Amino acid sequence: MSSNITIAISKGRIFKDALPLLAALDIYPVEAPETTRKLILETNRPDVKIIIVRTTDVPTYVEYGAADIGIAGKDVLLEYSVNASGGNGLGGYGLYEPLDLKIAQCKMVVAEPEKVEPGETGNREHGGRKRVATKYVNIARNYFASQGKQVEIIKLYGSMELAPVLGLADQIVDLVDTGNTLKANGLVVVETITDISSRLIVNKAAMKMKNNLIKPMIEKLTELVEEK
Ligand code: PRT
Ligand code: MG
Repeated sequence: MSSNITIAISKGRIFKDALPLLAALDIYPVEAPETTRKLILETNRPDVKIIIVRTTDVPTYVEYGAADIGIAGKDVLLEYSVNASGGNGLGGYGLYEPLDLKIAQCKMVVAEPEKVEPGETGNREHGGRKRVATKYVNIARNYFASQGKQVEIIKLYGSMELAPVLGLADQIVDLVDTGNTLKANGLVVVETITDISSRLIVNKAAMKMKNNLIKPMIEKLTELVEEK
């Protein structure tokens, strides 16, 4: 039975929202990711360390056991599950997702420019297909296929809101929280794909081998989330 736990978290909004949950588990990082360049954060507990990785890398670290547990947005997990080892594109993949932590909540939406030029149909068709810019290529492809819509998907790595403004795409698939970013770029939501929140994920082997440590954590977090 092993006695150490490594937790993978991304810095930014998930780390911030995760701090109260970690505190409830009596886990307090000794340093904050904003004030140190270290990627492995010691905590008050000698048996627990936190590793700081990119949001999109969290499931990879956990699936391969470099971290035992992690916290990742459902957006990242949906996108990851399609390509993951053992992934079948249907959500089955090499890690457990036992709990919705209900933090870092937002929506995955389809958005497009609000103002349509007179005489235009509202979109520039490209050989009959709309162009959709997104970093969530798999989620977008599955969504439009489920709607029976043929679209051309353009992969971007950020600032999706810019694409329709400059005519690179007709629509975007992106996350929206307050809606301020869309509004500031003259875009409006036309469809909601799904609600998003962050999930606890657990390595499959660790769930067995470190059950003595992980099970009480899941139980405590479940209580906490249900109280919300
Ligand atoms: O930003 P960076 O490139 O450093 O990394 P990241 O985008 O991977 O991390 P971060 O911290 O921005 O987001 C981590 C996770 O937070 C995401 O994977 C989501 O699960 C969750 N989350 C919740 C969000 C938002 N809300 C959100 N609003 N992630 C991103 N956004 C962005 C959105 O893409 C858009 O650009 O914020 C903008 C819209 O916000 P509003 O409030 O203007 O609507
Ligand atoms: Mg971001």
